[in-house]
Amino acid sequence: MIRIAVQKSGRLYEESMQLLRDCGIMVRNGKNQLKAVSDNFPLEVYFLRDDDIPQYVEDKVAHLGIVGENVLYEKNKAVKIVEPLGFGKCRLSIAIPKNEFYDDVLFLQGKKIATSYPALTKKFLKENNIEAEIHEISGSVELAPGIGLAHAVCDLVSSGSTLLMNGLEEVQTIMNSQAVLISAALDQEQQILLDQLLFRIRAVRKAKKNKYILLNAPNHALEAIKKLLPGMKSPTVLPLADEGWSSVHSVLNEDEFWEKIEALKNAGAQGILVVPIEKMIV
Ligand code: PRT
Ligand code: ZN
Repeated sequence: MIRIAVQKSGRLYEESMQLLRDCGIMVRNGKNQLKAVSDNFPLEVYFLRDDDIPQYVEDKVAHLGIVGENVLYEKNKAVKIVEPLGFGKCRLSIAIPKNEFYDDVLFLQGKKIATSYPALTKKFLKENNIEAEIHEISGSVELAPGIGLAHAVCDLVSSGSTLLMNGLEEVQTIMNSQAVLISAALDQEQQILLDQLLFRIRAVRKAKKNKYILLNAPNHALEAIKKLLPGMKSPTVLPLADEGWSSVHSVLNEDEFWEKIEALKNAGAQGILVVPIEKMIV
């Protein structure tokens, strides 16, 4: 049995549970439940506040955890990052009132900075030889300058609309963050379970980044089309009932997706179908 800590509610909860589901791990959890056991994988899930997860993993109350890098580095516990998970993306940034002018980091010298991330803010200031006062607050940091509590904030940003609505401007990113899978030191049985879980997580994440593509092409265009579609090994080419035509199947990475579709059309492809892939094992 291996235990994993996930956020009880909040921004990481849904995607953490969805990841487990995508990995075929069924967890039945009721509201306000502290823990739940999977029906079909030797996994127990603990639901905790995100801030507590690094400590619980360090203490091996949970063997694994899903938490934002921002929380992990702020807490600085003895745990290992085993896999970035690609969701919960945000950045920890310095923001100041819009009407102020930020030339460089010297702006912060002698100022008061409100933040929920005192350790990371302190580290950033130290690396830049800045002496500033840190005012730690646990929520609604963006209100601090408006009520005269601070000259600047150091807070998480994703779309930037919270800063905008509060008359603040993002001037410096301290770190980029995403959700990561963390682990304590494991015994042999737990390590085997982690490896199984990681195998599934990687297959799920790889599948999300790729699409399955099917298209029809006249045979004279096949060489050009095959060059555009390397696939996992090489594309599958099947003859169509219509003489002189083939069906081509392959896998496309989402980064080059639109570019490739355009090129395929130009090369003579027709009837292009693109479908999601559920799992991808290479
Ligand atoms: O109750 P618990 O302590 O577990 O939750 P919490 O309230 O501390 O955390 P929660 O659920 O808000 O966030 C959990 C994690 O999600 C964070 O630690 C980050 O790793 C990640 N994350 C991703 C974010 C954001 N994006 C984010 N935008 N966490 C917070 N925000 C907040 C930010 O603090 C600011 O108030 O959203 C606001 C800014 O958003 P934009 O879109 O307006 O820029
Ligand atoms: Zn929290």
